[in-house]
Amino acid sequence: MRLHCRILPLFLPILKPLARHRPLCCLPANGRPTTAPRLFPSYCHLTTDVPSSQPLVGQDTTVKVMGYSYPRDDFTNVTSKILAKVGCNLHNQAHHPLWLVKERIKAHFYRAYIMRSGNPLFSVHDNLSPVVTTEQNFDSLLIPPDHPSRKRGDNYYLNRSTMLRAHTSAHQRELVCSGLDAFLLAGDVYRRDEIDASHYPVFHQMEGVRLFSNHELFAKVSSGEDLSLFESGGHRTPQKQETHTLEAVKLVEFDLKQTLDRMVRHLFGEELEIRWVECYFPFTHPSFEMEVRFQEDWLEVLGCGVMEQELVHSAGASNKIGWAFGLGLERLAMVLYGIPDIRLFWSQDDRFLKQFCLPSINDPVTFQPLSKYPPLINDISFWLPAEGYTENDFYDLVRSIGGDLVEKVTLVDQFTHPKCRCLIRRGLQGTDKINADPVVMKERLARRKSRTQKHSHCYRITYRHMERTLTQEEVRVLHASIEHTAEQELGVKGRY
Ligand SMILES: *[C@@H]1O[C@H](CO)[C@@H](O)[C@H](O)[C@H]1NC(C)=O
Ligand SMILES: CC(=O)N[C@H]1CO[C@H](CO)[C@@H](O)[C@@H]1O
Repeated sequence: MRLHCRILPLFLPILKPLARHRPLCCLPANGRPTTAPRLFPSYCHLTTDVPSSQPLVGQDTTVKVMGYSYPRDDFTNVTSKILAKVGCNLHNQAHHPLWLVKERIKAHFYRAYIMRSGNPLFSVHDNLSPVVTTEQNFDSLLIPPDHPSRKRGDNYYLNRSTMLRAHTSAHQRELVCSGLDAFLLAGDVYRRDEIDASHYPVFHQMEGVRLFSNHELFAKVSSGEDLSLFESGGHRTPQKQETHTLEAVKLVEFDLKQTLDRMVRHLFGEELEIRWVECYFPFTHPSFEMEVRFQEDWLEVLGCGVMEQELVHSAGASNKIGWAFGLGLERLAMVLYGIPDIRLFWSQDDRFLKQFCLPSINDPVTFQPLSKYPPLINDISFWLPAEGYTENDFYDLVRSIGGDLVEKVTLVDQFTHPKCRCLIRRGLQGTDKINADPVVMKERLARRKSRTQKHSHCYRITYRHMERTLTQEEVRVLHASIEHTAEQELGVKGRY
């Protein structure tokens, strides 16, 4: 019986049909795909060129996302640069490397897990809106109200109760609620973050969920009908949750690890070395990370675990037990195809995209770097305001103005006004005491005091265009605009 389901009738129409086979790719003699995919849907305003002069969302009372208006409030912190990425759905653009990885995983699950009816066991959902409620993004996953992951500084909020999803798990409960027992889910996710070759505020995740009834789980075990998924009066241990029996958890854990083992071997090859590391997530227990041996390093590729029963219960599937996993598509694509910089996924350069237009999605590709254009490096130093400044605010501002031309921002130096402290400590001693008249001294001390706690940050911004050489002049304009806007928006005081 499905209890507690609130959303469903609205939600069901957007679910995808079970099996969908894409035509294989196509690189005819002239080098252009024949099924000319519509690369950038209308909501998507990609630009790798000179930035707009209106970096931050204007003073409107609403924020518009994919045709809907959301009233702004004191929590609103999306920027127009970020909103321009909503609807791009790189994971759904035929032949894009993120699409390739997603399709390979999808094809593997479709082929490897088939129901008696002949239909694939796992359904795939890759077109759910990234606009979710904070309830979906956090509460539905049992993330406590005061958990640091809810910070405004780490997320993009449309208003107090609506945000751009920070993980695809935001949809887990709804999909279970809608009656699905086995599904894959892919989508774009948004997090405020630093900027460098491996961090970008928009990235893509894929996750999977599988639920088992008593019968499904124990069917293959002899005398399985005597076994049970649940026990009462149990305790939570490192191996299991209080409500689960150990035998049920061990079978679910085995199925989970075996499923993921097959999946990554399908992607990386049979020879792959794999290891499991125990870890913690609020929405699974026990939880694991899978690491694979890649070019001499152990690389974390995914997180997974046995779903918290409270979550399964609140999704109306109390009589089942399940596993869930989640992985980052960029990370996998970077490793699989040798893509060195996460910003390349947003490139519209033919020289990038063409490399992934393959006759079969399983064909190997090794990315050939586009010729590297030289970077231009500029520093910016300022005094911080007395309070309310965070580094992420500055990164966000740089990203808003500089867009994809900013390759990297690093805090290279920070200091607190050096002289003030020791002068204050010295107080009225020394030469001052002897020479100065008391009124002058009092003023001087007050002035010094007001200078204490003055902190300064110096950031180094590396500008680089992926497709051409930047001119000093265009970077100068950009840099000046960052300086100016930082003073206006963040209350810093330039030291230039
Ligand atoms: C946020 O926007 C949504 C959609 O317009 C609205 O339903 C909701 O009430 C808003 N939340 C707050 C706290 O204003
Ligand atoms: C554009 C905008 O309002 N950004 C805000 C996002 O949230 C952080 C953290 O509170 C603020 O400092 C930013 O100003």
